[in-house]
Amino acid sequence: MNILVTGGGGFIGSHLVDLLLLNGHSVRVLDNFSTGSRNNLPSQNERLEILEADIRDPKAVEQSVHEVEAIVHLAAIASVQASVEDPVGTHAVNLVGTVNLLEAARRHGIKRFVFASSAAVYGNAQQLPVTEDTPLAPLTPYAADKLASEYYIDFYRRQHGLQPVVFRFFNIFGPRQDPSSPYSGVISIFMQRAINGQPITVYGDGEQSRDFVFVADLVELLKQASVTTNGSELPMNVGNGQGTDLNQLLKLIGDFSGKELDVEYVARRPGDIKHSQADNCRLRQRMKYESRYPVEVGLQKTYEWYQGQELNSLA
Ligand code: UD2
Repeated sequence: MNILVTGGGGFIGSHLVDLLLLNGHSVRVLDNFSTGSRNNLPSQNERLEILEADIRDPKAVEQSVHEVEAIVHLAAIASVQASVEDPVGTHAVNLVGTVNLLEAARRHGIKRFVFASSAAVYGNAQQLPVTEDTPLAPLTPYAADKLASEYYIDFYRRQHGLQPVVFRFFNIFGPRQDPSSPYSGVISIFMQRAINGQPITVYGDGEQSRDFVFVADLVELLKQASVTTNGSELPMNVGNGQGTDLNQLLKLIGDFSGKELDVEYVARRPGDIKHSQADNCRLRQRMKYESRYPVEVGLQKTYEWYQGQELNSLA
């Protein structure tokens, strides 16, 4: 199949591209490489086409869907904090970009559309685990744009016969996640700091927990959705239904490194949620989903990858 992956140069997108190529598909990547990187992608593969362009540019988007059979839309400014600081700029990418793509898909008769939404649409959910019927409470521009994107996608489904699959991602982690901002994924930050022997900051008591999903499990699901399903009316949580707290993470990372970690506990971040855990029943009913990487296994693989990066940078 011919598949377009927007944001294909990013952390999640590039793993999906690898998997699709491995499975014999042809892939076009649309990415402006603002946060993603060409280094995440294979340098030579005749089934891979890279279009360096912006999701905000309707002409480029139109070009990107040419002769495509399915779209996986991952391009976004994935930082909640960026959306708080620059709502106009992030909105142009996170919502207007989605609508550009939906319009192009409609004009070209492309039905299959897989979208990366976020657990952020639930805000600070009161009841755990979080089912998809939990009241929606987007608390940030990022969350509002993800939710609005879901509504637009549903409009195209009802009006134009789009066959979408919408996933609400919980906390994804793995190799290639960029640890460079204080708001990057906590696992990427902790690992990089542990490997460099730098101090680690925990905001709060470290008992806050998240439902961590290893990126290889996620991209299996994205592949399945892009090549086999006929779409689904309802969004699906992507989580394992298990909470892991930061102190548990630190214990495991300490074990991998064989060193005492330098950990400092400071005040919790305002607005930070205490626990997040997905109810993934709908996902398991509708998709073939089984986590092949329990958190400890995914963490070990991720740790080895960051360690390799460090060794490469020293070489
Ligand atoms: C995740 C998503 C975010 C949004 C949100 C919705 C990631 C990277 N972010 O934010 O995009 O969807 O869920 O609820 O997946 N922490 C530390 N020290 C650090 C960094 C983080 O203690 O150096 C804490 C942080 O305060 C939080 C926890 O670690 O309690 C997880 O932080 P995160 O940024 O990885 O993810 P989260 O759940 O806040």
